[in-house]
Amino acid sequence: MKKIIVILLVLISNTEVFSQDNLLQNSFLREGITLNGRWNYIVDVYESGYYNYRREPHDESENPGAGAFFVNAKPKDKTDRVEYDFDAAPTLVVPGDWNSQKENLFYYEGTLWYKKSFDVPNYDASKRYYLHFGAVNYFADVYVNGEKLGAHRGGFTPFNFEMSKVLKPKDNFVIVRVDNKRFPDEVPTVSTDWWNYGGITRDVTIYELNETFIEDYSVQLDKENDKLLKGFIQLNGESKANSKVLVNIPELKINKTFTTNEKGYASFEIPVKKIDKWSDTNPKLYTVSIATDKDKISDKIGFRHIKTKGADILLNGEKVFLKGISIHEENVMRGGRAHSIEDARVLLGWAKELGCNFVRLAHYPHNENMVRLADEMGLLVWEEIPVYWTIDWENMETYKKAETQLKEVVSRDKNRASVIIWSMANETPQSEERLSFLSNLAKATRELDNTRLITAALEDHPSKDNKNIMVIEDKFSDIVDIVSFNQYYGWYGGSIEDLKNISWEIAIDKPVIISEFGAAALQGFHGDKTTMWTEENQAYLYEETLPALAKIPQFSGVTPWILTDFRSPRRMHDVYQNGYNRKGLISETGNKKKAFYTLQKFYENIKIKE
Ligand code: GCB
Repeated sequence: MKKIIVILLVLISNTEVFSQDNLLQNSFLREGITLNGRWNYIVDVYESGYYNYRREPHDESENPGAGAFFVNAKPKDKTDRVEYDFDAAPTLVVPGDWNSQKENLFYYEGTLWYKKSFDVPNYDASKRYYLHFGAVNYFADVYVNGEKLGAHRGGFTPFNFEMSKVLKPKDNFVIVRVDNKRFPDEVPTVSTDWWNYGGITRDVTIYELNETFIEDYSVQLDKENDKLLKGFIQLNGESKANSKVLVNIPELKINKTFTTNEKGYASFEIPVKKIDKWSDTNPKLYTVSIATDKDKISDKIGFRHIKTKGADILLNGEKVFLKGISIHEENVMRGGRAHSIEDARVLLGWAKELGCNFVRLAHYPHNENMVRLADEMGLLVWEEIPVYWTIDWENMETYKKAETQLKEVVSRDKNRASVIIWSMANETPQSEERLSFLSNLAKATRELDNTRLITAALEDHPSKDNKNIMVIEDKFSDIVDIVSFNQYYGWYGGSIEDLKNISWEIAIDKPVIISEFGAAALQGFHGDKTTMWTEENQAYLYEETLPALAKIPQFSGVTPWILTDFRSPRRMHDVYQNGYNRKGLISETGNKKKAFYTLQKFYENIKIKE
């Protein structure tokens, strides 16, 4: 009987797991109490802080403190055995991955427990308290004062839990079980060309909210009508229904009140006379305030149109060419995952210096600083989810995991004018199952957000009749708004010299973005242009590739691979790679390679043909 009960409990807890509380969408704008800083940690290779020796979760009711790390046990007296002690354990800095902080965790993939003690200054029992994580890679179980708040999976999107019921004014502790093991049915799957950085990689913040608060909102220019703002507001709390909400945009002289329905939701349309539209050359942001009698938030939002017409991308009705660069979320000079506004300034500052008006944030949602800074700097953004290479296409659960990550990022960034493209996948092998997986993702995205464009990084291959003609034969290109593809002619096969004879024939009247091309070079290694790994060779590939791509009639943008060298366990050559993918235009020491200037020059000379 006991066994059955235990099994049932496990089943119940598995279904309950992985649902976060409604996401506080405007956390970025609110003043919170940061839990960033040093957290104690315990590496738990065998997960014995969670499972007993029968591989069942520790039963706390029978044996309190004996095993489950999340209770943060202390020996009651000298006869009491507790085989762990968070307060005696070493510390890691949060936010930050563990791999780049501790030499012995460099290759670690597994379970690690984090713990931090905290007080709540000016604690007020009538308020609601949320614990918010910018991202944790990959699985996170969150406990406060020994109680489980919930769990989240997916390494690059935010989540939060309400903790009002378990919180005290003083002497609280939060424990997070993080697990970054790779599994074939997760998203991403087991094999990628980037480092599987584990840990609490983005900010951790406590938000103190009134009983009823503004949970979510959207304010966007209508897709068709540039004299109409459209949006919604969602309240959370006891008095969310029939509540008055004020939308105020002083510069547009907008001051309108709406009333929420039974569910605390209000949609609205506000006619406007004239809007100074956001663009890459005019990154105009308006202060938008949303207020109820109990809550107020204030955002900076840009209003713009993005559309395609035939093979053109139109930004506010005008043709735009996307001068881009691909970027991984890594501060390669410091080592590890990037997370801060300072990191974003470095990465996007380099993109600007290259002459870019566009960035591809590869291959997963980057932190919110990136898109907010892009809004300010006038950089257009491609965002994507880690549906990469060999996903478990036939598995419905895997689909749901991908869709959840997609919804979380679309939801987070729906008010960012900079974000113009949602990408569903990267270099995925064709099959019927994959087509339906990706088509369902595209459908889900369009239902959530019909104001932006959809793409995926597809692959080209030589045509059957002529090996110099490259084609894209992928049914998913019928679904997307923009046909994007990665191509590595001159690096993964083919010689750079032959690029002159190569052409791409894409029989589809849609804009085309070349989402990757590139060659690896070790910064400071010089030689003649045909010698692999030299800066000259990389620059040569850029010199030959760019004009070849420019001949594609629908050529609307390009995001070469990649801004900086980045860590990848697949790159093991001890002279040229040392654990880095060397296709960066900038090295991990921050030095620019020759090809940086080749691309910069190409972008300087781009003229838009009407
Ligand atoms: C690709 C992948 C990218 C890799 C790159 C490479 O096509 O999309 O993630 O890092 O090639 O360097 O091989």
